[in-house]
Amino acid sequence: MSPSAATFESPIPVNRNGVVGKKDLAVKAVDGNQAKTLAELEGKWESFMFSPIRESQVSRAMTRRYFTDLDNYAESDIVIIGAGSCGLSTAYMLGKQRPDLKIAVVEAGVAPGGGAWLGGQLFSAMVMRKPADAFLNDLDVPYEDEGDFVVVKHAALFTSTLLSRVLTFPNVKLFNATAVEDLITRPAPTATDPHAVRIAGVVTNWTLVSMHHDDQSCMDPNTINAPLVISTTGHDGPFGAFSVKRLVSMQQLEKLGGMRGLDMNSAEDAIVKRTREVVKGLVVGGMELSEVDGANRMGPTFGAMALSGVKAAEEALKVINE
Ligand code: 48N
Repeated sequence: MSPSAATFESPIPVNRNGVVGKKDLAVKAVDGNQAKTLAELEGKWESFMFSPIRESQVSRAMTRRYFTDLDNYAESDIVIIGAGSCGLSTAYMLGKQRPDLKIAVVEAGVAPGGGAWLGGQLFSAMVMRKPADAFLNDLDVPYEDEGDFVVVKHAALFTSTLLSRVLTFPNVKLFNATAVEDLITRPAPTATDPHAVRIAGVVTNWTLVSMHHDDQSCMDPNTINAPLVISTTGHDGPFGAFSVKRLVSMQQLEKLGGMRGLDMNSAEDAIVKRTREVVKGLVVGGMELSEVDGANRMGPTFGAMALSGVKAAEEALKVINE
């Protein structure tokens, strides 16, 4: 039988609102280990105890922050869709250069990083062709120099370092496990296209909800307004090339360019050079771009992802500063 409220004995005295008395915590905490270094813990496991907690404190610590962030980033300066190697490189450049901008990164997966946790076909090492080593130097990621290219001993070393830098920027917020399921648009007719729009933000939902719209009753989305969106959702796949496909379906692009076969030498130059504002308010970078104008794919080399992110940040700041 589950304990009723009457029999439930909280380890810490709480008042009727379930709020833990500060002084009670102070008293309890003194009994616990007040170690500040690991050395102070060693060998003292007999008397070891964590400082006390009440479950509601954990819930409030998480939800209070999350919903403050949602409120704060409901109006963002820039939204980056996709936290793969290009999206994270873009966020890194913008977070570093423009601490005044509010940057929301929306990533469908629970784990950000996209396809950059391994080098290729489950092999660990990551290859980047020069001059992308300049990006690794900026991140202080060690690599072996092989002449025309460099090798990071494990792709996860690059991606985890990049991710940790991005997450430490106070003006960048990662909303992972969150899918962009549409784009916010505003009419922006031109002399040649009376139906042209500009992108003004994104429509989001929990990814698990987005994946089940067909088999659950309607679950409406949320929104983030932003004058500029940078889409780096990767090449075609279940979620891939999201924004480009949406632009085609809303007739802002005539058709998908269709990613071409693998050709490292042409693919990487093209992706970096063509990273740009594809429609007003939307910059596209990384492998999603191959679906705009049919660039080749480059396979297991990541220099273009990093430098496309550098270029996407530059293109974004041109738009923001207009
Ligand atoms: O890693 P990806 O897929 O995309 P990029 O462009 O950052 O890096 C591409 C790179 O990994 C390659 O494909 C390499 C170079 N191989 C090339 C080749 O020839 O095979 O990351 C995209 C991220 C993923 O984490 C997705 O989960 C996320 O975008 N995503 C989304 N997030 C939110 N909302 C969406 N609608 C959405 N769609 C994708």
